[in-house]
Amino acid sequence: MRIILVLLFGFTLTGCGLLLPEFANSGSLEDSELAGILFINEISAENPDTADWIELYNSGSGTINLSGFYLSDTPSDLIKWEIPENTFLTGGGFLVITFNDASGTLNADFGLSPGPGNDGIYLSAPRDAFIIDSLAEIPETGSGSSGRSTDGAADWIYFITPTKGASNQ
Ligand SMILES: [Ca+2]
Ligand SMILES: [Ca+2]
Repeated sequence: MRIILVLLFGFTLTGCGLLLPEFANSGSLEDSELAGILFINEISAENPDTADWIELYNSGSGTINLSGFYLSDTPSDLIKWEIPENTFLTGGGFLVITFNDASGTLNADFGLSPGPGNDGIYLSAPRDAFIIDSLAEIPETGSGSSGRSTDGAADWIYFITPTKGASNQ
């Protein structure tokens, strides 16, 4: 009887292990896989109308747990600001992070300087600070924004009207 219970217990644990991917988040994806799914999708810095902000986009179907990820404006210090606990990005969803904006709900405590030779923007994973997505230079956009031509696309274009927290168009 004891052997059967042990066997059953072992089977149950195995079952749980198999079930875990059903509740997938970043913990079950390799950083390199996340790099093709999670994007810096749009950015606006030194915008006269609003605080600096970036928009993240999850092109996958599962929710990504962003807690413990990092944002920085320089590759020499990738862990400048840690994304707080309980920050989730649903599949197909967008998340806006502001900079130096005390009223922002999700706000990084450093500023972004656009233009050649100034800041970049770097999104890194927890554990090994693997760079998930980055821009070496932040475009000067005034009251517009710079973003991927369509959500997650490789090419970046200028938008006269930003789509902060919504699909790029
Ligand atoms: Ca800066
Ligand atoms: Ca957008």
